[in-house]
Amino acid sequence: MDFLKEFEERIIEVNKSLEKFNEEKEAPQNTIYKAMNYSLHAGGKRIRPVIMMAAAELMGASRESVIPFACAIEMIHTYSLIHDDLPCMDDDDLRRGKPTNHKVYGEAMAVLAGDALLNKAFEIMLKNSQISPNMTLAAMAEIANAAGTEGMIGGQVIDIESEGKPIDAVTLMTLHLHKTAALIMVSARVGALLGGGGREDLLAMEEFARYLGIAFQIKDDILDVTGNEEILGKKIGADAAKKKSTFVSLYGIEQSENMLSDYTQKAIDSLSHYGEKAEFLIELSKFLLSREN
Ligand code: GRG
Repeated sequence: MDFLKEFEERIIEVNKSLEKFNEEKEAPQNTIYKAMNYSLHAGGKRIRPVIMMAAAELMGASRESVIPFACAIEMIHTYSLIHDDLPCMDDDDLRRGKPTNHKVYGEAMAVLAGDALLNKAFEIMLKNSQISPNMTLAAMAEIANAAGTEGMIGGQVIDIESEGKPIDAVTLMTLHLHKTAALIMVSARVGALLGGGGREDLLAMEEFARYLGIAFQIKDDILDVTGNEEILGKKIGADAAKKKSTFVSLYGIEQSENMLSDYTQKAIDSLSHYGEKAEFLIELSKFLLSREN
């Protein structure tokens, strides 16, 4: 399989649909569309929508069938990055190699762009789903839960309250299972659900994405220390500057690298039941292991 070609094809599909779902309109409030699209099309890797499509395909469904849900998850992810970059949160000036949303549109508009992306995510799932109403509602409930207080927002709360103080390994894991892994896990679960998978498939996809989500975060922490600023598109050393506990601050680089390999292998192992059909997700896991941004 030419993994990069397959990955690129899916990214192009997601990008086209994102454009369609958030067309700029001539209207008095058209700045909001510009602010939303600025971050939405700033060069994100699209791994969450691609995982959702791949999970659906693994169940034998078409990737097109999950497009509104895949775009919704990318909109929710983008909203979280816009809000995370605000001065009241991480206060970052650069994201994906470009000035952060509030640096271009101002703080008030950046708050609204994040809010609007979250609303738009639910609107596009409701208006564009080609899947039965029951399944659509089940998928939306999972996504709402993963993005909310039991998932990403919950993780962000732990993160904010942990800043400046040492945290133990269990708290660090809890934080990232919520903040980072929750959206990755729900992408895989919803792909399987909408693709027609059964309970065992949903559990397998969840296990795969839990390991992958933690590996993803470990890599993020390593890149914050050893990454190349130009490739990364943001300043390195931000975690240490903010006195954040990370996998690297807790375990050191070498052990973090070992943990990254272990978690990636565990993710791959949890796909063994699917044999060759899981090749794309296996290759994606390896790609994320060696990513540079
Ligand atoms: C503000 C509610 C709220 C939540 C913020 C996700 C998050 C919670 C903050 C982002 C901070 C951060 C760097 C988390 C580490 C893992 C992560 C989500 C990295 C960014 O995801 P990528 O690499 O980003 O998939 P791209 O730019 O490729 O889309």
